[in-house]
Amino acid sequence: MKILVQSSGIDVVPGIIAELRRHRPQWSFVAWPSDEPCDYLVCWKPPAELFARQPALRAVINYGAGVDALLAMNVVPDGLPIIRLEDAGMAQQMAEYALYGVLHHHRKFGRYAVQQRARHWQQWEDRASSFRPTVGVMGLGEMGGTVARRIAAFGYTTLGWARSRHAIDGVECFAGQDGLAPFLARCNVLVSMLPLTADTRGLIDGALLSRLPMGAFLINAGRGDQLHDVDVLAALDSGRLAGAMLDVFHTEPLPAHHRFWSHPNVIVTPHIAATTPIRDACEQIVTKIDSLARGEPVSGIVDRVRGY
Ligand code: NDP
Ligand code: OXD
Repeated sequence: MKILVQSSGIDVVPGIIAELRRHRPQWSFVAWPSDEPCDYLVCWKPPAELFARQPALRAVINYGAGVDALLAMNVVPDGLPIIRLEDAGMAQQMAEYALYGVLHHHRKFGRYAVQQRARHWQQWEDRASSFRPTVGVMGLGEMGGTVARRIAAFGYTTLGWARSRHAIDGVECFAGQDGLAPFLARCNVLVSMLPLTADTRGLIDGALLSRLPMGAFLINAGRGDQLHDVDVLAALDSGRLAGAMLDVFHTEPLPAHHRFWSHPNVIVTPHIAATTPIRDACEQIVTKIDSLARGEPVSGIVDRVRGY
């Protein structure tokens, strides 16, 4: 069995090979670029030429949860299964990220950070009101499902929205286009954990934001192309949005001139909401390849038409 490993961006290839080899010392490993015929590909944003140079591949394993970049290239031969990572240690990180954003907004930590820089002491807590924001999570898969459960367990009224109907203890779930407006109308914090697909591209625009309660807070860790940046900035400037915490952007790294960097009510993080932990990921990859090699079903097969 020969496994080809490729990664764009941060060079994780030696680490992945070492970890896979620790699990399966009997397998051979090849780092891209190579024309040695391989059986399985583990990749993150591979170059188009890879598939022409590797005609013997039996499956592609996406070294991450989102497959939008891979599908957008449109170079993976038809019939070659694409399998993505499922959770693999990322969902817990996502829950931490989202919870941090919810607490930041709810407990006004942004305001207190500004006050500290001015050595200004002022309490903003409203002792007469017990208002707690209702949190709505878009996408209830590996990431969003865990995020919604953890936020609900933390005591926030939690709503969830997905394409299909879900049943999650402690989370009021909405589905499809019909469920979107009643869901949004109650979200004081809106969290996007959606994959980028033809249906979700540009979804978070002025029309969607206008359905949120005044002064809502937006958290986006799905993909940057889900946001209409100009509309988000307009909503921030008008107070429709009290603030936003954004991890993913149309262009990454986020260009230096982008207003998100300097907006006083925006927190920018550099696509770190959930990074792929090599150990968890490789353990899952080994299990998936074992099943594929035995001709058994594997989970995480990407539906190319649906886009996730
Ligand atoms: P899943 O495929 O497990 O879940 C996707 C969820 O989105 C499902 O609940 C699905 O609905 C829902 N969904 C998809 N399309 C629509 C739509 N048109 N309308 C409503 N709901 C929709 O994906 P993951 O949870 O594993 O990952 C989600 C995304 O998170 C990734 O694609 C990636 O973009 C992003 N991500 C970002 C990271 C970061 O560090 N910022 C790290 C990891 C992932 P249904 O259940 O009905 O199918
Ligand atoms: C992913 C990501 O999709 O890190 O795994 O964004």
